[in-house]
Amino acid sequence: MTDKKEAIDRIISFVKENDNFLLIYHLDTDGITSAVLVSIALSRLGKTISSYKPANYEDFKDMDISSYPDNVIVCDMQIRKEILPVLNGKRLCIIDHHELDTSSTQNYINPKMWGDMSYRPCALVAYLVFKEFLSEEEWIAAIGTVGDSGGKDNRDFLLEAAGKAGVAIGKDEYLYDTEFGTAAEMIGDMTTRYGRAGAEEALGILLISGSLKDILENPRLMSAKKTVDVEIKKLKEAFELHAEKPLKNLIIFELDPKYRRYSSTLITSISFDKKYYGNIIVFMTMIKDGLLRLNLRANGVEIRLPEVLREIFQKIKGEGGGHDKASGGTIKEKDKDEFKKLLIEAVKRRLY
Ligand SMILES: [Mn+2]
Repeated sequence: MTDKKEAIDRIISFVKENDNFLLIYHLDTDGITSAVLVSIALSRLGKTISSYKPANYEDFKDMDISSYPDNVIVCDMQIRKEILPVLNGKRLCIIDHHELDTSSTQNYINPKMWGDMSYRPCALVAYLVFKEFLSEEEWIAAIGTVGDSGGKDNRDFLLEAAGKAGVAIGKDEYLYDTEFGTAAEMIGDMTTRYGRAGAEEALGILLISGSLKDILENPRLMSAKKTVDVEIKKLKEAFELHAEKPLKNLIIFELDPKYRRYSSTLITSISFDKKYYGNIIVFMTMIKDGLLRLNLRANGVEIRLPEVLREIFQKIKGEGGGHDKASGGTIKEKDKDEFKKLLIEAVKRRLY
């Protein structure tokens, strides 16, 4: 097991010893807020991030970063073995909170390294790493933490941040019903509405915002949220009508590829809906080149999704992983029916 202070010191040294960075970050709220915290800390250290790249896992398939800076920081992405070749030849630093990476890059930090098995979103990890350079930015870490469903496991941190930002606490144990939750939704909606460009714009807005209030009142973010709310309502109706229920607590839904950017927002919203709590929910969405994206949630179900995926991927080709209750991945479209069959078997074996 690695000592926490040792791991933090190693990241700080990496940043201090190098300059001119490429920052690759997951394009969701947690990834965006993590990237913002890293940016602010680096600028206080007099360092330059010359390129930013919002990404999701599918992007690594044909990513070419050979013309980018040699120093690469990756936020909120689990760098699986299949991805490593893309980053070959670069000096890497990975700040993450997904399943522990066993191929162990030198400059790697993940709370699981020191045995912290609570749910710590990446924004909170980034804040912890660069705490001595971040004084007024607790609210940014709070937005990422709530946005990534970390409200329950990090209540103490969030209550303190809420106190400082003047945020009222409601009834929801995940703190979604706070201004942190609203801001998290608004930032995530930029990606849902505008894709990678939306993630970049949200990052830019956060960088020039001085407070939580600036976020809540930002017209661009407000209009993205308005549009996404309307679409999500329609898509929930489609889910209600067309989702299959092959087992008592397994729901499978094929999302119209036109709405592929909505897959993550939609499944998260459905999985926290009281009506569907206690179900395993699986979305399948056609993306490109005959690939099918998988989104999986298992709130209120005793099952480890990454383990289920690993088992299935021994039989059909695919990749993915994530967290016990929220995972994702990709398979070939031609394996769709086989995937469903194997999924039903794997769930049956575990729950019945
Ligand atoms: Mn993320």
